Amino acid sequence: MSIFNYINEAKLPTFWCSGCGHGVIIKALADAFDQLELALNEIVVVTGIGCFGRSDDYFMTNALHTLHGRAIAYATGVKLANPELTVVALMGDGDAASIGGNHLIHAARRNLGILALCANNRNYGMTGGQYSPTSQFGDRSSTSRYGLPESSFDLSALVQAAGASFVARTTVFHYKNLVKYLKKGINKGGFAFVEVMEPCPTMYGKFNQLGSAGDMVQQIRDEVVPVSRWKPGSDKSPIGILCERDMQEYCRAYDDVIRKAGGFDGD
Ligand SMILES: Cc1ncc(C[n+]2csc(CCOP(=O)(O)OP(=O)(O)O)c2C)c(N)n1
Repeated sequence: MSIFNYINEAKLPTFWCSGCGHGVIIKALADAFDQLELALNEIVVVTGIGCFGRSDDYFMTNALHTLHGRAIAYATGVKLANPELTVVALMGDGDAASIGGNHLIHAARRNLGILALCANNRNYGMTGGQYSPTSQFGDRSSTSRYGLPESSFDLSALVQAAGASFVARTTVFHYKNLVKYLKKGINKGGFAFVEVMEPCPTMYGKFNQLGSAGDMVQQIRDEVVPVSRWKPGSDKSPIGILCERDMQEYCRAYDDVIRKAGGFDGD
C-alpha cells in the first residue's frame, strides 16, 4: 500500500505556509493509516476550523469539516452512531484547548474511543497569530504585544488528569515516534490524545523572532526530553507515551445502559 491511498494527491501542494508543521503531521497520520492497513471507508477524519482544520481537504477517507472548537462534539456523534469506525479528531491548539477545551476534557473523562490529535503551534495561526492557551508566559503575539501575562496549559497533563486512556506527546522532528503514537492511539480503543509540537514560522515565529522554520524545529527539539529522563521541575517538556491505561470505552458502557434499559423501542 502507499500513503497516497489516503492522501488526495490532486490537492497537493497544501495551502499551508512553507515551514508549517501541519503537512508533516497529516503525512504521519496517512502513514499510520497505511501501516495499520485501514480501509478508507472505516475512517472518519473530523476537523474544526483553523489552518489545521483544513486537514480534511487532503484525506481520501470520509471527512467531516465542522465548527471551530467542535470537532470532538461531532466525533462523539459519529462514534456513538457507529462504534466500529476509526474516528480521528484533528485540532489546532486553539480549536482543542480554547473554544473546544470543555469538549476535550469531557471526552477524555468519558473515555470516548477516538484519537484526538492536537497540532500545537502555540498560537491561532489562521486568524493572525493571536495567543492561545498553549502560548507561553511572556510570549509575544498579535494580542500580547508586550508579552503574555498568562501561563500556558500543559495539554497532555490536562488530558491525562481528565481521564484519557492514552496520552503521548512528540514533535514534528520525531517523525517515526509520531507515526508510532498515532498507530497506538488508533488501536487503543479508548480516548487517545497525541500532542504534536510544531512551528508556525509565519505568526508565532515572527512575533517572537525565532528565526527560520528550521531554527524553530531545532528549538522545539531542544525544549523536550524523553519522559524516561524527565524530572519534575525540569524546564523541558517530557515527550513519549505519558499515560496508557485500560478502562471501559464510552460506547461499550453506553451499550450496557441501553441493554439494561431494555433496548431501543422496536428492537
Ligand atoms: C465560533 C468561532 N470563533 C472564532 C472563530 C475564528 N477562528 C477561526 S480559526 C481560529 C483559531 C485557529 O487556531 P488553531 O485552532 O490553534 O489552529 P491553527 O490555525 O493555528 O492551525 C479562530 C479563533 C471561528 N471561526 N468560529
